[in-house]
Amino acid sequence: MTAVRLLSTTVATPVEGTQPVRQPRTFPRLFGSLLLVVAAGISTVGAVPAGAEPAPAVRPLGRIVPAPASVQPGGAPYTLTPWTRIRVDDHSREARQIGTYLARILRPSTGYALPVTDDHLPGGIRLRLSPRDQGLGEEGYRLESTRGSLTLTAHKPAGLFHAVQTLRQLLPASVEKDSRQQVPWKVAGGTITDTPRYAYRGAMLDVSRHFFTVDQVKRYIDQLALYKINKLHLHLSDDQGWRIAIDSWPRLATYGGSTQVGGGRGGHYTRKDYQEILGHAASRYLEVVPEIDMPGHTNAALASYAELNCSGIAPPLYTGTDVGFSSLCVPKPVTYDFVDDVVRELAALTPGRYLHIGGDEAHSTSHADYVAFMDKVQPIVAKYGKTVVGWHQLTGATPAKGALAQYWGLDGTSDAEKAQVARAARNGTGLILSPADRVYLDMKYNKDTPLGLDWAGFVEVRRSYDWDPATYLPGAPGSAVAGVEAPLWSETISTSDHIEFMAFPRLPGVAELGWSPASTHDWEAYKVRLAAQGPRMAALGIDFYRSPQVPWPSA
Ligand code: TNX
Repeated sequence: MTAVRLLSTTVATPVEGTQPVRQPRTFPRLFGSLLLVVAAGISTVGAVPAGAEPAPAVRPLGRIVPAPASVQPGGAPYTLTPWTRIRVDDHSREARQIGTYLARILRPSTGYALPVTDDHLPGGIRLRLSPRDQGLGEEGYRLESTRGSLTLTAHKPAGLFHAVQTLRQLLPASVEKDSRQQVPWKVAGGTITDTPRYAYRGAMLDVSRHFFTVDQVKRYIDQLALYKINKLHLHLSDDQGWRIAIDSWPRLATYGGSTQVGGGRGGHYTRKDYQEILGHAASRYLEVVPEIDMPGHTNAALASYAELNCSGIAPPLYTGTDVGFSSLCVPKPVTYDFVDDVVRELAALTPGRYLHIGGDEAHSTSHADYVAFMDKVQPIVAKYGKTVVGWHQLTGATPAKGALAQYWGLDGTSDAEKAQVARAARNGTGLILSPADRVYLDMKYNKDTPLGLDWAGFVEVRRSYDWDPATYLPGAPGSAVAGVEAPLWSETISTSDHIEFMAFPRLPGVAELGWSPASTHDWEAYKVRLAAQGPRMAALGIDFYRSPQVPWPSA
């Protein structure tokens, strides 16, 4: 599609009638507003090729990822100045914390003082929690940008936090830099009203195959928050490493966590480390979903305690990448003492609702044993007040009431397996969708990608974005879908650079599938919004994959 066709179509479509473009005094502003309508995905028209767009003085309102539910551009932009104050509700500690978080993002690049205050004066950047705005729900927000003030309103603190992420993306990308930049700090005029499509918008990090430090996890959390991801699923145990200290079974971490794929030193989180991760996640409004994978993927535990093995003999630690060779001993009573202790300690440490019990690739466990194991283990999770999450093989047993099944199949998954998951969904099991050939962040982008695996095929950026969670699994009702999650398995991933190269830019697309209304779904519009993330990711030091499918700006 050519730019000419795009722009003329845009001008002729319902844009003028439906979008309150107030006081378009100059052509550039009108032009910018129209572009934004395309970018926000409100128009079904295609994208502006990268080279065709004159650099707007102000970024179009709504050119963000995930696409907002509603964008009404108009009016004069808001401008940050050396005198700007961040005004928060005087009665809310969380609003103040979010204001301080915003100030810390804005101060280095603007060089402005940006004091956070609860004075009642007009103007400035205002963070308001509004009991009356129940329609904004747990995570929604409204952002109103006018010449005189920029107001963020939410019903709950999480909504205010998401509003701050939107504000970041409305400012020039260089706002993310850590040194002073001389650019005008303007936010286009208008109103964004935004609520998420799904309550579960996750990312998983496998800290077992390779261990990642607390600081590495925190860095990823910060990146996830920018795209309004609200769940961090930590894959804390597998054949190659047990990564969380359990006081009642100390060798799990000290011995079972002492190596990793390739034979490196591994590591584990002490209770304090884990609490630091939880605290950081909470400050970014992410809920941590801890996973202890069982009954398979348990070599690290079996190596640490001989009594967990049916043979009574502990196998050696494992540093390869095979799967499916280990199993807890289903008939032994001690297995359930072990599970009870682990779940009890982990549940007590974790404030979130969920506890993930794995359940995938239990190839060394008979079907009868698998079902028996899940029948015993799910009530333990409930006993300690948590909701079960399991990989979708759990639907081959009897999922507990309220459990969520995480679907990781692919186009080639057998119809019988898909039907089993769909049947469970019709019977009340919620679904987290993580189709491997769409959102497994460890899949290579193409044959030349130096990292990652390819068992689910190559997954380019468009492929990871261009599907609909509500209609994805045949026979599963859209209402069963709790949300989406992008797992990052770490057989080949061992540094933050690796994480970032594989996650970006696919992760923002998954985040958009989870957040944005289906009506905004449009690859041609999305790729333009994603392209605008390029300079932002670069400013944040994220070495992302420059997919040829995305019209990245040349500068
Ligand atoms: C499948 S997905 C696995 C993991 C591997 C991953 C590699 C799932 C529940 N199990 O054990 O790490 O593939 O892509």
